Amino acid sequence: MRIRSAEVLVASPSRNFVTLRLTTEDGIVGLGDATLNGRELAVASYLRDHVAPLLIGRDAHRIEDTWQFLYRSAYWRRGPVTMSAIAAVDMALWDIKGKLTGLPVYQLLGGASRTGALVYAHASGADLDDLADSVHARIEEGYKAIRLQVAIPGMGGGYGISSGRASGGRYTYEPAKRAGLHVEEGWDSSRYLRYLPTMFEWARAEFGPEVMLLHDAHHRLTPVQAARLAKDLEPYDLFWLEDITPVENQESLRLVRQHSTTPLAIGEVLNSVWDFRTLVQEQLIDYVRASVTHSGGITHLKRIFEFAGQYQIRSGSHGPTDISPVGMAAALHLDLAIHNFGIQEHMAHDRLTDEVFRTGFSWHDGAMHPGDAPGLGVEYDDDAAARFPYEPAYLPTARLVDGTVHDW
Ligand code: EZ4
Ligand code: CO
Repeated sequence: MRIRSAEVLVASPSRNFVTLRLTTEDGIVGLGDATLNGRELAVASYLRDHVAPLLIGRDAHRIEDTWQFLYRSAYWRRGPVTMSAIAAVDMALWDIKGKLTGLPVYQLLGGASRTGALVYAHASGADLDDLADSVHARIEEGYKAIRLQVAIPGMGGGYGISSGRASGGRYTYEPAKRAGLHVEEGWDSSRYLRYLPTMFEWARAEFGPEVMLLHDAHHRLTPVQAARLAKDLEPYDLFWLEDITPVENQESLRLVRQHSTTPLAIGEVLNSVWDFRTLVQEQLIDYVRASVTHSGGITHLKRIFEFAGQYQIRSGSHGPTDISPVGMAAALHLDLAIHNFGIQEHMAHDRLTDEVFRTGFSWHDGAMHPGDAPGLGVEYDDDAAARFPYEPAYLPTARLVDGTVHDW
């Protein structure tokens, strides 16, 4: 079963997505997500100019061999651009294998280990009243787990605050801005550290003990600040505290561990199993945040999760809107199949995105299922996509009060 064509599709139905479409000689189509927020065209070029020519004529059945070939023969290893490109090829080949066998991908991965993947949604607010509205909307939609982000008084914002309802009435948070290349946000760790525990105290009083609550610090604290926050949040029983320090200095988490039992989640900016060695072997985290789209696809993310599973660390796949519905489907198939599943992030896509990507996802009791169509179960509508050409969009920069560039 040879690959006949490899097309790179770029569209912007409310935000940019890069999709790889492989077609076999028999006309079987496989889709893969290659979206890298704010750097989309680098991956599109990597695929179009360097990978597509290598794929034509290859046996579409050989998923592992193709993965190793693309990884090892490039010589230049790892990194988000390379690993997103390999991920797209990997997803598309799993999609094809599913269609050839007539099975949904989770069946090929060993079958379902659970009835659905517990998902968490985002809620945010400009203040506590606004946040309460956002949380109630999520609870009404059926979510059992919710990430809370709130603007910090006196700081004029904070990470993860929605700017309102997008098309279709959904509250969305879209960090990449089309408006300009130089969107800047202020940051003040002292105000944040003082305010956040009072927000969670309020949230537990307001929403009770049952709802699972999460928070993302988005890489902004020093080790000792991170230890203090994790300790201060202990009484509020978080499901996890995410990206509490920049991920490059993994040893800094030892300090956080010594001072707190708040569960930690890290890894959305990492992209290979080797990046997780210290975090996993020293048991410095409780959840692995890698994404199927940026970490070499289903084949490699499964390897990362199995490595983590040896240390009782569970999965927490990254699932913002910058993971396309194709990436989300791939993540859900893996979530269903692996043993050490923890939770799946789910930011509902804008209605315009749903016009381009048709999914068969279903919902039950705060959990999602990718559906039972053969392959990944997602279809791409070229006519709809043609209405939404690529539009440059960039992530913001964070600056401290004195103007210093900080970790966004
Ligand atoms: O800000 O993927 O946990 N989720 C996140 C994301 C990131 C975006 C950046 O493109 O931190 O929403
Ligand atoms: Co995050």
